[in-house]
Amino acid sequence: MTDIASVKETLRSQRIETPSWGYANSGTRFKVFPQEGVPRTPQEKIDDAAMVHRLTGVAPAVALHIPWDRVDDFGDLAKHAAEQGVALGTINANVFQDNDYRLGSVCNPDPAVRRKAIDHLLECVDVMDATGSRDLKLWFADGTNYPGQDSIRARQDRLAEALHEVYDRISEEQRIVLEYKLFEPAFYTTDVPDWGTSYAHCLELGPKAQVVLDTGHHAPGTNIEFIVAFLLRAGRLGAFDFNSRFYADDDLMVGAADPFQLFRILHELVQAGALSPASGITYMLDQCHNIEAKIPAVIRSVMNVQEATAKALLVDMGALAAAQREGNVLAANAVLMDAYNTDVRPLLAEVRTDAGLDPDPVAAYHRSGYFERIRTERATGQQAGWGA
Ligand code: LRH
Ligand code: MN
Repeated sequence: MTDIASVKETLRSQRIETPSWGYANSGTRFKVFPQEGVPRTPQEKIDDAAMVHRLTGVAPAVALHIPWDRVDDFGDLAKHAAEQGVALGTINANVFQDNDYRLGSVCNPDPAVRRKAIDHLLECVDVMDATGSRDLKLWFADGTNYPGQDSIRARQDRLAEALHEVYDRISEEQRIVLEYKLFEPAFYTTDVPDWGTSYAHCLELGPKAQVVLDTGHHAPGTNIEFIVAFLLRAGRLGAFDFNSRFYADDDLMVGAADPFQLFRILHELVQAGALSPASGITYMLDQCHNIEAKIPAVIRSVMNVQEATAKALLVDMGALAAAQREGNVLAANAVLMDAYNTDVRPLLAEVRTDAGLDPDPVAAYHRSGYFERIRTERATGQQAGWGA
C-alpha cells in the first residue's frame, strides 16, 4: 500500500528551477510578440521567479543565461535573489548568437573563434564562482548544413579540446552539464546531437561532467524514459530541461503536449529514488512562452511537473514488481495506468495547504495584483528578450 505521508513529503521537498528567459520576451523566427509587464533587467526576472516560488513553494532557484543576464556585480545579483527568497541556479553559456559563430563556436574551423568561445565558457565559470552556482550548462548550436561543409571527426576533436579546458577550470564542487539536441539551428550535422554523444564526452572528461536531457531535443517517437533509465543506471544524468512539444523543439509548457510521457519519465526517476535534492539531478524548466502570459505559464508548468510526480509516486511498486515477476503484462501495465489515471489535484492542494500556500497557485497569482503592479512599474524601458 502506498504511504501517502511519504508521498506528501517527497512532493514538499521537490525542487524545480525556473529559467530567467522564460519570463522575458521570446518567439520564433517569424515573430516575437512583446507582452505587458515583461522584465527589463535580470533583477526583475528574478523577482518574477521569486513570485512563482512564493506561490508554489517548490521553485527556489532561477537559472541564468549569459549574456542575457549579465550584470556588473553577480555577487550583488545573488544578494538580490536571496532577499527575494530564491537562489541563483544553473549558469547557461551562450555561444550561439555572435556573428563569429556562423560556422560554429568551439567546433569552428577557425582557432581564433574557438578561443573566443572557450573564453566565454570560462567567463561563465567566473560567474558561477560569484553566484555560488554548481552547474555550468553547455548547449552548442554547432553543426553543419551541407555534407562536406566540414570534417565531422575534426569538429569532435575541437569540441573535446574545448570541454577539457573548461573541465580543468571548474572546481570540485562544480559540474559541467552537457546538453544534446538533434538539430536546429544546424540542419545536416549537430556536433552534440544525441544522448550518446553527450554521454561519451562526459565519460571522456570525468565525474564532474553529466548529461542534460532536454525533453524537446529528440527525434519524434524517441523513448525518452529509456534514456532516463539508462543514464540513471550509469550515474550520468545531471539535469533536465523540461518542456513539451508536438513537433520539434517547440519549448511549450512541460506536460502540456504529452502528460503521459512526462509521467513515464517521472516513473523512472521515482523508481531510482532520483527526486530528492540529494540525487544531484537539477530539474529545470526550459521553455518559451511566446503567446501565453509568462508567469502563470511557469506556475502551470511547475504544477504539471508536480502532478506527474504525484502520479508516479502513487504507483503500487509492490504490485508492479509482482506482475512483472509473473510476466503478467496486462496486470503490470494496469498498475501503472491506475496511478496515471488517478486525479492527484486534491492531494497536491492538500500539500500546498499544509505548507501554508493557496491550494490553487494560478488563481492566487491572478488575485495577488502582481501583474497589475508590474504592468504599471515596467511600462517604460527596454523589455528583456533573447536579444539582450
Ligand atoms: C537550446 C536550449 C538550451 C538553451 C536555450 C534557451 O534549444 O534548449 O538549453 O540555452 O534552449
Ligand atoms: Mn534546453
